[in-house]
Amino acid sequence: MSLTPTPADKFTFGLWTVGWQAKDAFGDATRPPLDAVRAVHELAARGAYGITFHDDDLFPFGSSDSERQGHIDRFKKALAETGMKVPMATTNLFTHPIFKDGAFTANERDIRRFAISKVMRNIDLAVELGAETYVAWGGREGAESDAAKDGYVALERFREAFNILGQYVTDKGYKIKFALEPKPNEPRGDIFLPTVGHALAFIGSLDRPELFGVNPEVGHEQMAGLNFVHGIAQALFHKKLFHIDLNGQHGVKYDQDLVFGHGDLKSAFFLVDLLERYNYQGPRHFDYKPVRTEDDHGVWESASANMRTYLGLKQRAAEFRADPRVQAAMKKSRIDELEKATLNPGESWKDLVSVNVDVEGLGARGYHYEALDQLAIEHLIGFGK
Ligand SMILES: [Mn+2]
Repeated sequence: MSLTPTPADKFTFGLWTVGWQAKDAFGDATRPPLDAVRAVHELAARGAYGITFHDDDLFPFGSSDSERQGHIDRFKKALAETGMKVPMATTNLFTHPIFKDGAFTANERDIRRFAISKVMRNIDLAVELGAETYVAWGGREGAESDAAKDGYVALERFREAFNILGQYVTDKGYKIKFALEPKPNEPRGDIFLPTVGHALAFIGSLDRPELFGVNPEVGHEQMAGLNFVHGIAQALFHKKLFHIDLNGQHGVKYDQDLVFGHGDLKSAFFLVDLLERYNYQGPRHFDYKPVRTEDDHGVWESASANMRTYLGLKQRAAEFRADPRVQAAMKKSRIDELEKATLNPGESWKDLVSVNVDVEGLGARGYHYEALDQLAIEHLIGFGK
């Protein structure tokens, strides 16, 4: 296996990632705007499968119909020239000042109506471009003060918006599904549906839960101090991993959006291991930001770095699983025992009323996880053989 990506690896990038001009809360842009057509060609040349966008990445907010169409036509031409796909699209509901109090949960009703209209229009374009997934990140759906927003009522409005959108795609006959993207905070002090678990619970309240899944982002869960691999396992368990945002993050701090693996590398290793073992079929989507210090050359280096890291981890994870020493260590750690149902066929709780086990012996036994974990580390750092 090589570290050279091909479209078969299904690597995708947001237009806003390589296109980020590196304007942050404290400083101006350090890079010029990136033309969407060039982004398509540069990513295709590096082996990417596709590209994704917010409506406002492709045509400026407030564009006239003809300006909008002009941008779409150029983009479509670049897609046709390169064979790049658009598996996902999303809506910018956070940049313009109208969305400063949120979109679907803004206190101001007119803003909620405008936001849903903006999403429906971009869903039409997403479907036209072949997207199967529509991501919904509630960028400013939240508050800085609990006095400012009734969290219970806000969830009712959130649900109402997604029920309207579920009805919309159903009435239109679109095959597209929604993936809700959790994030705990930033840019709002606190954001609704802050984690994968919150989003999964919320989906159960919708009129058409089958149309809704999640789009977890590495950094977002880690900003909440959570184990991303566990979050993904739960999304897979519920058959709700519709999409994934890969990037890097160093623990609980601002949203770093580093290159995939350039944060918690060990977690990235076990994430790739999980995605590959459970045969995740969706795009491997990178939602990262080339760091502000990079020039144009560095932007494309960072784009390739995401894909190379994923492929390298995929190779290392496969070697880890295939290593006879690892298999023996897993046996010793009783990893296979967890796959056995707790009850035998035909048993019920009645068979557990009185259970005799070797309490002292089981309490005293070690699980040998340290040896197993060290084998994972040695594979990860290239000493697995
Ligand atoms: Mn992020």
